[in-house]
Amino acid sequence: MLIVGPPGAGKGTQAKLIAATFGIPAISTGDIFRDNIKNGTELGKQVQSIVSTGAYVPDSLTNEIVRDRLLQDDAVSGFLLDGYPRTTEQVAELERILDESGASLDAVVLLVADTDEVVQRLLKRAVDQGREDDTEDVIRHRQDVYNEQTEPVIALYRERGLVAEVDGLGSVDDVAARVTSALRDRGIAPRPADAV
Ligand code: B4P
Repeated sequence: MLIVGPPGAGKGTQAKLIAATFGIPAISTGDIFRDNIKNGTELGKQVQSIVSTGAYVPDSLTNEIVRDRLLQDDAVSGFLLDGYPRTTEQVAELERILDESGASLDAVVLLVADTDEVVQRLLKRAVDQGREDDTEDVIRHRQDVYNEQTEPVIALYRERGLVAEVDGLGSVDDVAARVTSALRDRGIAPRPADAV
């Protein structure tokens, strides 16, 4: 599965809950980049200035990271990608990876939240966590990049009938209940053995 939506819609928050319910790993490209920046790795040095301005990391780099991650054992029987793919080139790469392993996507959860609400959430996170890309200018830039580059990705998955749209406003628990119900409507429910 994938979880998509504008920055601040609650992807990371819901991804962890969905992953726990289904017993699959939640793989966030944003978290991978931030961990590498924090640990001062070569990759971290390459992407730090990009992430801090709210631009997208080049597809070649992002695709390679995701390909490596999806080959790890814990992703063999399912995964939830959070924040990937965000460009049409990333969609094509994911398709290649899935084809090679004979897998296919079950659903794309789209979290919807209006811009003013997400800006407020991210400004609050700036105070709580001090993330470098949570200043108002950068947040607004991230929204623009999302509208330009990621909206077409969502349109593509919509055409394929994979999108489960969920209202991202309200409490975390309310949104989680909506996600579960939207997935159930598509015939996707955790098996008793899935939950961890
Ligand atoms: P991400 O880490 O994906 O950042 P994000 O879009 O802001 O999502 P995030 O998961 O953090 O926020 P969420 O909506 O959960 O990406 C960061 C950067 O990495 C990108 O700008 C880019 O540079 C790079 N990048 C990542 N993936 C890439 C890719 N595929 N290609 C190229 N570059 C890539 O939550 C936001 C806040 O809202 C949180 O503080 C949360 O506590 C709060 N919140 C959540 N749900 C709420 C609710 N129901 N009510 C109130 N608050 C809530």
